[in-house]
Amino acid sequence: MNTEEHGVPESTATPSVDVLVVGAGFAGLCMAIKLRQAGMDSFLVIEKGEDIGGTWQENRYPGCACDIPSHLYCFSFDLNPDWNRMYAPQAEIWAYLKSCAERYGLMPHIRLKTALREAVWDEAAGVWHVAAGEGLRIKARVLISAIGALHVPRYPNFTGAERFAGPAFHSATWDASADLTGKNVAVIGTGASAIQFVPQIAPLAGKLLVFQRTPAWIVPKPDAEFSEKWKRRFRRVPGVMWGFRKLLFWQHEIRVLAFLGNKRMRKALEAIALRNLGKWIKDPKLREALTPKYALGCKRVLFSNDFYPTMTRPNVELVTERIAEVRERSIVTQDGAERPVDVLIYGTGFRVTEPMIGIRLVGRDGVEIHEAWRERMSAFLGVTVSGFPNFFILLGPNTGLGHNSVVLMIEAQVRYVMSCLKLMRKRGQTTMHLRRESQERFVAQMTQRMGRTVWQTGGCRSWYQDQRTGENVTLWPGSVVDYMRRTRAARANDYEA
Ligand code: N01
Repeated sequence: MNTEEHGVPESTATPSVDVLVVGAGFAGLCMAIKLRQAGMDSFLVIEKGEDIGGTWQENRYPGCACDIPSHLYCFSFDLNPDWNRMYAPQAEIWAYLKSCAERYGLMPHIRLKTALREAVWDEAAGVWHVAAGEGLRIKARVLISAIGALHVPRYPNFTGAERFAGPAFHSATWDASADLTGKNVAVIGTGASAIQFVPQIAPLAGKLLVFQRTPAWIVPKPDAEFSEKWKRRFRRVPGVMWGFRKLLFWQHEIRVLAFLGNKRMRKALEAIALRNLGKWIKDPKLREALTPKYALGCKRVLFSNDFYPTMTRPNVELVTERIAEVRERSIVTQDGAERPVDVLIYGTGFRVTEPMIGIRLVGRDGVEIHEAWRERMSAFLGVTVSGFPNFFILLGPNTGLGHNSVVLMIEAQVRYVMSCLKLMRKRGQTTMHLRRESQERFVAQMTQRMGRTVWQTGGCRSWYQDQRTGENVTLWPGSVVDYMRRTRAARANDYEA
């Protein structure tokens, strides 16, 4: 195949690496660490951002924190006794990732401000021809996408939004220079991000309008600081830290039952959430407006101790009427009411089910990934795609979680990729290609398993679902233990000999 036909000029002078990893967030860094530990030093990590850290580098809105306990939201091979809180804030997680990059000697392998633009598979040479950033061209035998799913902001297309005269920004691109003091601030959305920053900005704003389309299930967050005594204990007796992590793991893992169809457990969690709502919201009208009308878990369950109290502040108004129009200095809702707005903040999430936005990935026979995924985005175990040899995805389709730490899934996937690389070496192959039947079998199983889950039957629309078919193509419909078992090692039968 002539790669020039597909846009990437061929050149013998093009530098090459064995493995190219795209993205330096949790997934990309984990992959890089494991490559280094295996002595496979011919790799490069390219990162579109100006620093490493992925979502924890990008999201810097006030109150940004993890809703999974820190001791579970870190690498199993690099536990951190020094977490300051049960649920670490963004800055601490970002610092942890940067310290990992230093500790494992990754920085010389990382090239920042270099976004992947195009990768074209060259069947004859068995390499990917890659174009990235401002003019980087590189050949890679193996291409690993660690770009994640939650990074391209989603903006609603409200009539007139472009005419808005004041500062307008998304939670993921927070404008720290925008002064909110005494201003009329409008927040669109009440998802995981908004419920974290709304309580932070409410005391600053003159008037805070929170536009809610669908209320979320919100349960209390058992947050607390770790005392020096506990940190010392974790440091001196690693077994204590391990034990604590295990406890957290099983506490979270068991919750999957509520999502997979166990009504009793779901009802128990709903009761906790409703009690939490009732505790803070005494006004029956406001309580009704904040009460979800779908089954818990259908959308991501949220954790917060301060969102409901914030909604009772005199300067905060929950607006449930749909937005009809955005004007230069106001928002008009469908009932005709017009509210003055100085600053507009979008907490409207990400384009999760539109994969690889802005990237052209051409596999075998010139087939582009968006074409291959025309009907459904899919990958075997969320990692490999038939038609795209030597290409691996971390946090790919059907591998997200709603109940446990996604870092566990990342580690399982990285282990799987490493086993693929070892299998190639063992077979003396330079190319690894997934059999179409393996992918089809996996997808059929995902669809069948999904049918019984709360994500399909819970009576909501969520970002987990493909907007066209309503199928959940984002989450793993099972336990983490099950996923770990299935990804322990690549099976030769799934790949062409
Ligand atoms: O985004 P979301 P997010 N008009 O998609 C609303 C992760 N995360 O950035 O529900 C009006 O959850 C939308 O309403 P509806 C986590 O995985 C993790 O908050 O679609 N409203 C919803 O309320 C999370 O799930 C942490 O009806 C509109 C909101 O905008 C994911 O990121 C912290 C609208 C979007 O909520 C995304 O969270 C933060 C419209 N046209 C985030 N369009 C951790 O702690 C959308 N909305 C690990």
